Amino acid sequence: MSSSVEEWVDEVSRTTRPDHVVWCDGTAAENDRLIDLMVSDGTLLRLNDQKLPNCFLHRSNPQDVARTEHLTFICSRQAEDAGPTNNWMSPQDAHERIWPLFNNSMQGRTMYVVPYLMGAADSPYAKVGVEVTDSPYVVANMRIMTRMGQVVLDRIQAGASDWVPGLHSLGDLSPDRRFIAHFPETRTIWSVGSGYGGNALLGKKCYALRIASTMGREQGWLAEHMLILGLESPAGDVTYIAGAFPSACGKTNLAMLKSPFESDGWKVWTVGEDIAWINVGPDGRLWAINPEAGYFGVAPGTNRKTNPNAMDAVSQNSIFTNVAMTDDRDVWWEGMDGPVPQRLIDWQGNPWTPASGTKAAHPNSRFTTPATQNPVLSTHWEDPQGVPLSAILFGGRRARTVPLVYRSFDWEHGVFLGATMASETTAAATGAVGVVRGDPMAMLPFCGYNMGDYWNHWLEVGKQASNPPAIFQVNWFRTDDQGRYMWPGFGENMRVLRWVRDQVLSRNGTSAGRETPVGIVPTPEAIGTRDLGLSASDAETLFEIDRDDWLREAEDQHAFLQKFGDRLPDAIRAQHQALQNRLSPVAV
Ligand code: GTP
Ligand code: SPV
Ligand code: MN
Repeated sequence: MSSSVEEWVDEVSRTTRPDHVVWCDGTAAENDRLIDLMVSDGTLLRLNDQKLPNCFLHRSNPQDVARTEHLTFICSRQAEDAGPTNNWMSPQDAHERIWPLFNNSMQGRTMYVVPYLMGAADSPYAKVGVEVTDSPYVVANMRIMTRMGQVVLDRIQAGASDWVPGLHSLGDLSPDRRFIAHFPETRTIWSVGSGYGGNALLGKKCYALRIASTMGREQGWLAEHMLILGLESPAGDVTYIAGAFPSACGKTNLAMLKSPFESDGWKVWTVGEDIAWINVGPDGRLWAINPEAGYFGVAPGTNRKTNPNAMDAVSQNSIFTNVAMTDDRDVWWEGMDGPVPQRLIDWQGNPWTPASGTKAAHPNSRFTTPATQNPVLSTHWEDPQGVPLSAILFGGRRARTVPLVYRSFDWEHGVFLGATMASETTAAATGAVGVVRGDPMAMLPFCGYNMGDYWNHWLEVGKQASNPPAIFQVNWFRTDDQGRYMWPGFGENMRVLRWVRDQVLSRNGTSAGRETPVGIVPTPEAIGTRDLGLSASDAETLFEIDRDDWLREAEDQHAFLQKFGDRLPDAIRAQHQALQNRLSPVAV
């Protein structure tokens, strides 16, 4: 990027034609002005100042409530560089089809220039972005989610030339004229027609995952859709664990876990809850930073029992999007503590009663809250070098087949687990919910280049690291025939974290596990299913490896892997063959 921020802002203003241009400094005074503006024009509703000080409700356009993957494009010169799992558009087509949507798109509006940093200011891994947007709601969210303001412009003035420009306009909010386009070769982002979450807060999925993954490939690091947590043991040592779960599959909840064994000294500290940038350290371990400064978390299902730390975090200075509101301007969503209120205003602003037969909060309703309000925030969350990872978890929503947890045999096998993971779709993206799809490393919607090359990059990073983390697969979402979750989840996931730590510290640690064709599965005793009160049959199902289910799974994996043709790394192909061999009954 050779031109200055000023030149770029001039250039986009000539096309978008805003009435005013405001350079954001990130100060509280500026934020207060923006909030007042949004409260006066109805973009935000001020919530009950006693119960939720400095908190606001935003109702988005009902056609704009989640990421839209079918409108998200990787605009590399060659289609093969986007690969079979991304939508591709040539840069030229993007200029012809998308750029015109920015023509006069900010007329009558103010353009905000939002300079932001992904990562802590003193981290060598922090990176700069500048988003211009005509949405003050986006500015207020970016101020929570990133380090934003003058400090970043100073950095650019001091010579940082590799800042990523992101152009965002609400346009007319019509899905027919909505595009989220990424140009990995010029490291540019264009987003038009949506004001929601990952479509519009360009530092998050667009930069910190799609663009950053392409930077990481060139520079030898990984940009991942992962939580990062520190697991403290009674002895006081802390084991760092990262986890890649698809959208709305439990990252935030695991990262903020409230331990049922706190009195024994077992505790979880949050480093990050959505994104990790991972580098190989001089000690041969993988070190992870959280590039974000806030949490954009799923509201439904969050309550004092499932996630008390989140409930505390969102009790002030937070923005709620598409939740329901009570008579006294408190927030409500499905799964909240206590009885269901008899009257609410639903997420679209309409009166609601339990008889309405609809959800009061949108299933993808969210809170935006500063990380610093998390009561279990790790004291190492801003360490410049990050934290050293001992384990990586890959997890998804699977009603069948996948056990509660199992360990891979080695890095290459672990990369294969990530490459072949699948999960049921959720409300975090528009489209059908509950459909099982391949979602490698939870990056299906977020990898900025060919997924086959991405797996190869993972294999390479493993070779660079002499002491890489152990890789596990987890599944909190196994159901019985009635569709009931068999595993209590949330705080009880601590049992799985303890087993993971045990496996990592005892090195070859098969002691509390048994080797199966898919990997090392714990014994029910190692997890303590009996003190948890699980029935023997549930406990058995949670750890079973059903050969027929797994033969079918291996077939589905084969069909998925085939799509990558000659971009599929040999090691992944060989791992798949080895799995099939282990599953096949020995010929007599
Ligand atoms: P994104 O922000 O979209 O990336 O989601 P996420 O991966 O951070 O998921 P989150 O922790 O917000 O959880 C999504 C939904 O799953 C919420 O409704 C949670 O209440 C629910 N959930 C999270 N953990 C568990 C669990 O262990 N068991 C069960 N049954 N549900 C869970
Ligand atoms: C996700 O979908 O993974 C999210 C929400 O974290 S959004 O920011 O909208 O992408
Ligand atoms: Mn996410």
